[in-house]
Amino acid sequence: MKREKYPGMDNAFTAKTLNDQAKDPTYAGALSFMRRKYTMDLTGVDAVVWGLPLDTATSNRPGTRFGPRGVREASCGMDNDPQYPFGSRLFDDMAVIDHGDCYFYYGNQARIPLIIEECASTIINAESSPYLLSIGGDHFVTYPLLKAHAEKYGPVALVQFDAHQDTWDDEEGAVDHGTMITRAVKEGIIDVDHSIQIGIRTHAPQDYGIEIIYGLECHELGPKVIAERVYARTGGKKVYQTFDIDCLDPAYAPGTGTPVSGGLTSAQALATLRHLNKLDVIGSDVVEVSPSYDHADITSIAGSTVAMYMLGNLWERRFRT
Ligand SMILES: [Mn+2]
Repeated sequence: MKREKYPGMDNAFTAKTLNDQAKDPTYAGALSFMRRKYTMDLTGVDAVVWGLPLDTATSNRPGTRFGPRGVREASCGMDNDPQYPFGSRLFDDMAVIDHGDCYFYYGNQARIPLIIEECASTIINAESSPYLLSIGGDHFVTYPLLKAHAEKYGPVALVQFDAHQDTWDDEEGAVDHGTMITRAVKEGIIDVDHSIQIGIRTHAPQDYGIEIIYGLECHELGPKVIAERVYARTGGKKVYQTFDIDCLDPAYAPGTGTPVSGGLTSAQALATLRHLNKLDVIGSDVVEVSPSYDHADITSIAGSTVAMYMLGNLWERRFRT
């Protein structure tokens, strides 16, 4: 009997081009973000997905070192079909790879920021000049990522979805997920006058002039008005977008280190992101997914969907034909 020819599996390793669609069943196969090819070759790459498995900067519950793995696993439900709400297979036109995770020694805190910054710089300054989408890790990772982007683009307008301002008092050499925006402001890598935080439900000692849309306001304003405020604030500047999953209410993102009640629903956050498809976003991250505190993958699914929307918005801005 002639053997039937089955389509190949494990697109993460077997993809022949960076535009191949995975045929892998959602429940099996090698996990890369949305089954993109696992490679460190940046030739012809439009966007890079990269994991940052850090959780030693967290102030409450650790566990975000498993975030990249959780987000990758949840993302595997999203590849074979056209991606909603973009109505298209994003990867037909846009070459996206999974670059794996950043390697650093967890025991040497002092070296971690520089390692992340240098690796991020290497990626974004490659000849193909890829867009970098980083998956945390706790929110400290945004500081070295901002540094790498500011070095290339100049001070960036920060659009931060978060329950926390992350502008608590900083101490030299600290690796802390609640003080890194203070440091970024003091080092001038954020353009404060064009920066905005969305969904905030805590009070830090300073805001450094960053505009804030508090959590309760978000519910009153709705996604469209929030987006209008973001466009008005960023004023066409180059934007770095950071999405702390705790911007969502714990009902929609229980798997995170510092949950705060009263947050956005996943639908509100996704609708807001959808409206932001005209921002000149030059890099982004999704952070603070902590699978050990998750239930039924709620948080990992939300995180991977936010990451997909970031890629979808990039596709609409640069590749939609
Ligand atoms: Mn937060």
